[in-house]
Amino acid sequence: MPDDALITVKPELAQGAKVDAARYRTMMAEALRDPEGFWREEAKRVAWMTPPTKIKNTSFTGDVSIKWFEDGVLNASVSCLDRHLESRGDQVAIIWEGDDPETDAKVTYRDLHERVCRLASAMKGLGVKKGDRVTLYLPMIVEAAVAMLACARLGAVHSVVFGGFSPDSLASRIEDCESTLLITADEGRRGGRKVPLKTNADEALKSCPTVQNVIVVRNTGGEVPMQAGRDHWYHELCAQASPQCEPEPMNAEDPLFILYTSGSTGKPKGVLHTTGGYLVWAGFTHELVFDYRPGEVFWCTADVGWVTGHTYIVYGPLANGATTLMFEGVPNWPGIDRCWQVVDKHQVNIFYTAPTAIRSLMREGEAPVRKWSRKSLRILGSVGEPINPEAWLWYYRTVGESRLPVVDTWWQTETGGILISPLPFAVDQKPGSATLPLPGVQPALVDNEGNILESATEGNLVILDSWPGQMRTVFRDHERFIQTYFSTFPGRYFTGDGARRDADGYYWITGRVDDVLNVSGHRMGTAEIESALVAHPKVAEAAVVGMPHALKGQGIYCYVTLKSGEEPTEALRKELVAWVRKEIGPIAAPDAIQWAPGLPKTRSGKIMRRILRKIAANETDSLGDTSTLADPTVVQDLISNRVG
Ligand code: 6R9
Repeated sequence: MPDDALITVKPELAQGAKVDAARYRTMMAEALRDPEGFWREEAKRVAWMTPPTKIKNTSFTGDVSIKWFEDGVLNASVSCLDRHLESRGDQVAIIWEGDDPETDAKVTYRDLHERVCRLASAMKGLGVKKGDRVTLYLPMIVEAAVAMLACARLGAVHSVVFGGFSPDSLASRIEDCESTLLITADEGRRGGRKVPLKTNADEALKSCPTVQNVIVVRNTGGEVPMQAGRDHWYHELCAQASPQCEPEPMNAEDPLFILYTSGSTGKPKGVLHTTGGYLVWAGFTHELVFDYRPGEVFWCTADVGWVTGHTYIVYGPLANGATTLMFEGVPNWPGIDRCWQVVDKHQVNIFYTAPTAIRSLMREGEAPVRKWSRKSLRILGSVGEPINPEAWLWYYRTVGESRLPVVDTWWQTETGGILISPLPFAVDQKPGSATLPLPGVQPALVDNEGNILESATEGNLVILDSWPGQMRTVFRDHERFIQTYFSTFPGRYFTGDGARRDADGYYWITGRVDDVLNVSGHRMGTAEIESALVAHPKVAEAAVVGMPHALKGQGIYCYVTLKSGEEPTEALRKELVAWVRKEIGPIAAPDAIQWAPGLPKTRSGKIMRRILRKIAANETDSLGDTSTLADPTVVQDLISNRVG
């Protein structure tokens, strides 16, 4: 199939679709012509205590100020819970599928509402109030969603930290936002293994004096020490707490959550999302992109520790009164067919996963997929990194039987929800392309000088105007927000991604153009890995770049210069891999470490990463200009000692 082959919308499946091609065109035009009117209408999809009269007040220049629905008042938990009680109180809100295939649970909207109110009451009893930050370090269990919504109910700002992060990574995220409460569990489970969450949390809390209380979910029942006065069992607190808790009235622009994400420099940034715009965007995109219909089961395989889990496991589906499936385990355990087994077991209608998972399943062939019926499936989605056409086609043909639409959804932690994706029954698909923007989204490609490029071309991906789900600031560092996103191309939101646009106006995301890696859909800054490496007593200097990796998309390639007198042994190489795992977390474990007696630097001392990337990718015949290097001979040494 050629690169730009069209997979056209199948009319028989499009029956009853929320948005067809004509409607998509109208919505695009309306959102552009009259954004105020368009979003005033769309804002009605959430429950307001006071509906907004001011709709859009945004500026990408000067101090950069982004406000949507600014005089509206609401509480996100009401949109996700209370308002569904009358119409669908007994409908399942969350299907929980355990790591162990023998375990699952169903939680109705009524149950979920009560559980959220109880925890919120308990948190209130511990002194948590509007504006306080609460860090969640939890496995994929129902309590994670309960805790997020309980924070929302009180107006406390949650910061979810992925359970795979190390104690150090957890500590730095707690320190940055000065949380007063941590909610964690004794242990997590993943792929048959235990994750020592409470032990990690105890380690992290040694450097977090702001945390006064820790709520611990008894999950595996594993033995964990409890510190008197500080640590409380979740089940004990909730059993005593009131099942009623009035929702805190929140201004649309009051913070809902902080989520830390990696950038090209420094430590992770606290991406701040506010209440009204985020929730409207979560509901809008979940309904449109997945053509969500009442009663359907929606399964997003992400972890709630990432933005995908926030928007498409919790807020989007629950705002839409959907049944959302939350999976504790991993796609290939206990068998490579686990996903399809779960699809049949719970009659999943919409399945949303990452290219890295698709590639690893693809490697095992068709048989494990064919073993299961998958008849309930209606739509397939992809997110997190560019999906190569081979993986797209395998997903389409093998999982979707060449029948189901595949939506490749491009977005970021910063964007709150999907920005570029086909609407499944409105936009023809091309394998490997995120296709076209959603209504209200204005992407553009610019050259390195910031000139807008027209028609079919390739360039830096920017967004020209604000959309409701956009991040508002970096927590307590608005200057960094402006610097990171609005200074490279003044007046425009810079995504950090590069993209190609074809003659049909379709976008093909080519990947990051900055020093951010995307490893198995997890975003990581090279600077973070470098600082972990140089923290090792034997390391003098380190430079980290991405390299092509068949399964992970990108692998982590590290050039390490040892302190003089240190021996570059195999044992030390292993030690450094383990060191980075411990410092940041297993997702940051290097794939290759090359000993580098010297790094290619300019005369002003800047490491020329372009050259290091080429060597890591084994593209050494196209190194480009090396004449500005202080010592061009280091390049030859690096080439001859390439790893892999
Ligand atoms: C949602 C999420 C964001 C970065 C983004 C881009 C890459 C995400 C993609 C994609 C190509 C897609 N990315 N979806 N690239 N096609 N469909 O993943 O957020 O963790 O912040 O990562 O991921 O490079 O800039 P986040």
